[in-house]
Amino acid sequence: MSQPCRKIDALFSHCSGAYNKVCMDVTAAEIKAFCIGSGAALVGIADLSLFQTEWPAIPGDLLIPYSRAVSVALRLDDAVMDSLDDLPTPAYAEHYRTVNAYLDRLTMRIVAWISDRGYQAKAVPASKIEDTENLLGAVSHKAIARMAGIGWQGKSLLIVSPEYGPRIRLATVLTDMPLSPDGPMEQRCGSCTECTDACPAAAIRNVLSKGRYERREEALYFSRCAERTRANSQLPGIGARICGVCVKVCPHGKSGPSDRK
Ligand code: B12
Ligand code: SF4
Ligand code: SF4
Repeated sequence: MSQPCRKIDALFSHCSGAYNKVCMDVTAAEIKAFCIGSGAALVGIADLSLFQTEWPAIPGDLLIPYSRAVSVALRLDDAVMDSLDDLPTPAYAEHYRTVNAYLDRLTMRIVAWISDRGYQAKAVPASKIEDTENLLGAVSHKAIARMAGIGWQGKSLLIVSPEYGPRIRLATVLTDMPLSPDGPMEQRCGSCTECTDACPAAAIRNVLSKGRYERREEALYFSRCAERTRANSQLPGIGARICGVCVKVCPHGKSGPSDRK
């Protein structure tokens, strides 16, 4: 009978069984290569120290064991996004679910990769709403992605990457692995008003922020977007709080590779 593959035993065979206390030196480049090889379109590392003091997580002690976050992005399908109108389509709802499931598998693999190297890691679900009254996730993937240099936070409050614009979905792995962090990039919205003009709920205020918005209400008439996405979730074949118009219309990422590095 064949033996199961015990990668971890092979890695730490010199440690006489004490491998859970021995941590390997891993560079940010190595973990990024693993993420890209596992299907991520973009990956960056965020320093969590600012979040420890300035940002509520759910539960409140979630971030305490961790110093870094790995932010990963999957790219959305242009054909699905380009076919969106003022209302979401069943194809977009299906794509939303598929990408979320892929993200959760990807972060599970990253957690295993980190644990195999002797560090702690925890995946934050792609799209779970932990506080349904205030509409909050466990941590904000957008805030982490911004600090990890994935993109800037646009006037739509979405993370806009130079490569794919806001046509990305995000997830986060929290870790104590001492990886060199990336940093935020300058916003490139300029005088663009595409998302403000197109929003079917007139929810985007067209306010530019040089650093970060202190509250989401600075960028959005938040309740308008919340109500619009709630109403959309009741439509036949949708079943999720989605809309996607501000994702579709952003000129960044819209016209193929011209903006890509
Ligand atoms: C709840 C939720 C909603 C709610 C509330 C949205 C909101 N703006 O908060 C509703 C249902 C309305 C919604 C709508 C949408 N959502 Co939504 N949603 C979430 C969810 C689950 C939690 C968001 C959250 O907790 N927000 C809390 C607020 C306060 O944080 P924030 O929006 O990031 O904004 C603050 C921080 O970023 C902070 N910040 C920025 N930089 C820094 C740096 C530091 C150091 C600190 C401390 C803070 C900080 O500044 C902002 C203002 O305070 C996330 C998944 C997740 N766990 O993050 C997806 C998520 C934000 N949604 C997403 C998307 C795409 C959408 C929609 C387009 C719907 C759709 N899929 O078709 C719309 C877009 C609405 C909009 N223009 O923002 C994507 C965004 C992807 C991207 N490219 O940015 C996410 C990340 C899901 C994912 N896995 O990719 N969503
Ligand atoms: S998700 Fe729709 S309603 Fe909300 S801000 Fe974007 S375009 Fe407007
Ligand atoms: S549509 Fe224009 S203003 Fe809105 S996020 Fe994209 S670049 Fe910024």
